Amino acid sequence: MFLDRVKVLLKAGDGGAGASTFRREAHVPRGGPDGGDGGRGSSIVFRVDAGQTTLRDFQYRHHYRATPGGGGQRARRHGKVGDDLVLDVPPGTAVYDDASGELIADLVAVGQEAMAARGGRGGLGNVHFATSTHQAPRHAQKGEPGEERWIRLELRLIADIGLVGLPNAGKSTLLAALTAATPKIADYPFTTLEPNLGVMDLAGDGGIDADQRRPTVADVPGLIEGASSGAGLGHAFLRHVERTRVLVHVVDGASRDAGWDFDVIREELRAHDPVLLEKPTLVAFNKMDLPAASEAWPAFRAARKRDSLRTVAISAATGEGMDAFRSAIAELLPPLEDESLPEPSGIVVHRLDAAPDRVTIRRESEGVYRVVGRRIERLAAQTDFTIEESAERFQRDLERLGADAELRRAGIEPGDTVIVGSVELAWEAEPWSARR
Ligand SMILES: Nc1nc2c(ncn2[C@@H]2O[C@H](COP(=O)(O)OP(=O)(O)OP(=O)(O)O)[C@@H](O)[C@H]2O)c(=O)[nH]1
Ligand SMILES: [Mg+2]
Repeated sequence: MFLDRVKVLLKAGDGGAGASTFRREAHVPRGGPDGGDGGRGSSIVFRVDAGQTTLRDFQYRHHYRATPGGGGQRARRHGKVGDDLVLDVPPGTAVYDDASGELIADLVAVGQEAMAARGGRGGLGNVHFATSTHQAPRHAQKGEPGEERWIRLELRLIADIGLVGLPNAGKSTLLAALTAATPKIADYPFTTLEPNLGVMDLAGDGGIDADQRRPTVADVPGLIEGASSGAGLGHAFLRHVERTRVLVHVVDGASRDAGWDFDVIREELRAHDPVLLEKPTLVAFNKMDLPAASEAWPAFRAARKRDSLRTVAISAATGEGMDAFRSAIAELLPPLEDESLPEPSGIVVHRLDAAPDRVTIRRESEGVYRVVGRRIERLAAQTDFTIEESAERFQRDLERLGADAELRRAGIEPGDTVIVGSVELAWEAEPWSARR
C-alpha cells in the first residue's frame, strides 16, 4: 500500500556519565579528582534524499534509537561522541511532533535536514566539583537522557505538474507518453497505487529558442467520488495534489458521460481545498483515437469554454495532440527564473525545547507532589542517587531553584512523595538539618 503518513518513535542517545575518579600516581598518596566528562549522545536527524519517493521504509520499522555517548574516563578524558543517526526521507516530507501536532520542519529541498530528537549532554566528571573546601568530591553527573518523542511524517509530493482524474482515465499512459517514466498501465481502475514521477522535456525539437524548462510530472492515483472525505485513500492523494503548480485534469473522452466524470473530480478537489480550483489547470480530453471520444469532444469543449477552462484533445496512446499539450503546459508553467522556488515555504524549524525554566509544583494526589521545570528535571535525571554526596547535592539544587520553598508552601509533609521527572523521592522531616 502506498504510505504517505507514518508515526515513528525516536530515542536519541543518552549522554555518557561523567567519571568519578582520582589521580593515582606512584608518589602521590591521595591525588585530586580527575574524572572526565561523558560524551554527548547521538541525535536523530531527518535528511532529504533524492533517491527516496515514499515513506515506505518507515512502515516496517517504527523505532529508532541513536547511540549513547561514552562515559568519561580517568585522567580527565572525555567520553566518546557518536555520529548522529540520519534517516533519509523523500522531498516533501513534513515532520511533526505527534503529541503537540507542532510542525518541526517542512523538508522540501534535497539535502535539507532537521533534528528531530536531541542527544543528551554528557555528565560532568568529578574534576568539576572540587572546591577549596571540598577537594575530593565523589560527585559526578550522570549523562542527560536523550530526547524521546513520537514523530509523525507526512509526505506531500512536490511536482510541477500533477495528473488528476478518475481511475482508468489514462493518467499513467499520459505520463509514459510525456516522460521516460514507465508506470504500470492496465485496463482496470486503481492500477496506480502510488504516485509516479517523470521529467518532461519542453524543448521539443530543440533549436536556439528551445524551452529550457524540465518540469516534473506526477501521476497521482485515481480519485473517486468521496475522495475528499477519505474514500479510496483520497486524503493521501489529494495531499499530493496540493503541492503541484499546475493541474492536468485527465478525462476519459470515451466514457459514458465525460462531463459528469469531469464534475466529480472538480467537486472532490473543491471539497478538499477550494484553492485547488484556482491552480492553473489544463483539461486533457483523452482517448481521441476512439470514436466515442471524438464524437463527445465538441460538446465537452464548449461546456469547459463556458467555465473559461483551457482544454486540449489528446490520445495518450497514439501521441495525437501531444504538441498542443506541451505548448499549453509551457504557457501555464511559471517562467524558468521562478522555478527553483519550492511551492511551500520551505524549511520551518521551531525550537525543540521551549519549556520554561521556572519551577512549579503540582499536587498529583494525596501526599504526592510533582516538581516541574526543565532545569530541575534535567538535574534529577543526571543525579546518581546511590551516591550520598550526589543525592545531597540534588537537595541543594532543589533549594537553590526554589522548589524547596514552593513545596513547603504547597503544604508538603514528612513521608510525602516528591516526583521530579522520572525520579521519586521521599520527603523527610527537615531534610537538610544535618547539614546546617
Ligand atoms: N484507446 C485508448 N486507450 C487509452 C488511452 N490512454 C489510456 N488508455 C487505456 O486506458 C486504460 C487505463 O489507462 P491508465 O493509463 O492505466 O489509466 P490511469 O488513469 O492511470 O488509471 P489508474 O491508475 O487506475 O488511476 C489502459 O488500458 C490504457 O491502455 C488512449 O489515448 N486511447
Ligand atoms: Mg495509473
